[in-house]
Amino acid sequence: MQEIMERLSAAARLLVVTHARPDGDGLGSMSALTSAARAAGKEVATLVPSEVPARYDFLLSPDRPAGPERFAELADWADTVIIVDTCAFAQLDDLDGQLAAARDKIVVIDHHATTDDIGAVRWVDTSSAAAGVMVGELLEALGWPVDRPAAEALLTAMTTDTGWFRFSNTDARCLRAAARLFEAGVEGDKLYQRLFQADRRERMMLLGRALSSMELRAGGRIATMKIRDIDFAETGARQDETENLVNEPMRMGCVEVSMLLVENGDAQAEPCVRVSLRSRGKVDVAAIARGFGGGGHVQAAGLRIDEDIDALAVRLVGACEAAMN
Ligand SMILES: [Mn+2]
Repeated sequence: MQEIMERLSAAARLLVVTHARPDGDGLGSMSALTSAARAAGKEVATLVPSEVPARYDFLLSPDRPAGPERFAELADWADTVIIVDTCAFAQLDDLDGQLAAARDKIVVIDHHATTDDIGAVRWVDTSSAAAGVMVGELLEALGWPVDRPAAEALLTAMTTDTGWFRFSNTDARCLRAAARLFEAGVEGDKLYQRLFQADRRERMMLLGRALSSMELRAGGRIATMKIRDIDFAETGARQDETENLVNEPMRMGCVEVSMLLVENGDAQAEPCVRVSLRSRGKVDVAAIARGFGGGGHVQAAGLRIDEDIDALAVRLVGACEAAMN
């Protein structure tokens, strides 16, 4: 962290980047870093290597992040590139080939176990509940101003990765960081409504499809749900509206592992199935995801693979059953 502080203090032009298929932690951390750095007199550009889900639009004002096609240009313009909430080439999609050239000016702030050789300086703290906790600590140590929108962005980051302070990664350190945001005037109930009680009806229809597809295996300990291209077509829901659906089967006391497989027949994307995995803790789903080219945490992991959705489900259930025995 000390090295990152020195780099950021000396920087004049920053490029802040988070991972593809960004979540509240990545975008909230990016947003808070951006506004605090601007308030501290820095010029800042932002970049996300894929589409940003509409629910996070409130984190992006005044300017939307650039797409991956502008990475080389912006990395050239910046004297420091900050990558938050990932340290894995697999999470940075199209940037993969361009990161090596910028390596010396890249600093990484992350809390995932998968750490590739991406930046010259890497602050990776797997004990941190969210990248947003680390960013909050960093901004406080730097003395950079955290205004109310930045505080909201950081609370979004922390609550995304802790399931609103319910998951096992919720700890005193995270709650202390959150307490400072409440001191800065953030309104938790308003943020909760904006994040979790603002779904479109199309997403509710998709949730119905997902639940209808649910199959229980291993005596009810493994729940599998599938969302196919036709489910998107018939409900009008978008790909980004699958977020959090994987958590629904965990409502059942018997379920130890929940998995959601989502077909992505998007003509612009490579054909693939996205998989989200959740575990109550006994099964390390990050280890299972790694076996299929993905990664993540013990209780929450994911992967993408070009394979038939039904065949993949069978293989994944097999891997989970093996991990349970
Ligand atoms: Mn995170």
